[in-house]
Amino acid sequence: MIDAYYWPTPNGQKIMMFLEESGLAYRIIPVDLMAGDQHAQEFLSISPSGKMPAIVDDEPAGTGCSIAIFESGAILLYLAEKTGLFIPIDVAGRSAVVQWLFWQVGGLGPASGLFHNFNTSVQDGQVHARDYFHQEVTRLYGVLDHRLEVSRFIAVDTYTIADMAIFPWVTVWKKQKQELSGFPNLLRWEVEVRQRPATARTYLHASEWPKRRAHSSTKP
Ligand SMILES: N[C@@H](CCC(=O)N[C@@H](CS)C(=O)NCC(=O)O)C(=O)O
Repeated sequence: MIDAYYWPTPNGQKIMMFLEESGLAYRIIPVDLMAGDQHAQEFLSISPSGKMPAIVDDEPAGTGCSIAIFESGAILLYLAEKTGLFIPIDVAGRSAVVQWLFWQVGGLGPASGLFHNFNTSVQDGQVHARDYFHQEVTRLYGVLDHRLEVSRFIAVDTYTIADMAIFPWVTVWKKQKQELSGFPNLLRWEVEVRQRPATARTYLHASEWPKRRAHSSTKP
């Protein structure tokens, strides 16, 4: 069983997308970011940086002890390696997935998060920061659009954890003050990933979140 420490934000959705795709048994442990659950000692022993998502796997391969993992990219890689799903076995394909995964956690995620932050609470002197991160997100969407001109999915021609890492930051394009019609290949990909049943379940679950958060849920 996987315990998924979760709140419905883009970084949280990445992990839900994998769990829904894979059919792994999981249980959601809500981390209420508004209530400050991320600062609780118990959570910090799982995720020392005080950020969600995190997971605990009580059935890891090769050891009897449970294992805790933080950082969304590390979690996706762990789950892919555990199941053998959504990561190619050939060296080139695997390396492509890892490259785009690092690109997301080191580039698209922080730039998008910072743009959102400065755009929703811009104060005197921060206009430059807001405009800088908007321009950077536009540039990164352009990188994705260019890549998707030659590849059906981001890293390789099949759906991988790189797509799961990137999708939650693209599907919020309106909040990012972007226009997907200006990125036709990215738009084509966003529609295809959004229509996957596991993606639809993830976002339906998130849309119903206020009703569900009172208690953790177990699946299947
Ligand atoms: N690099 C981390 C970022 C995680 C992150 O920023 N999580 C946010 C929610 S999307 C969070 O927990 N924020 C709580 C806080 O900053 O207090 C990852 O990819 O997992």
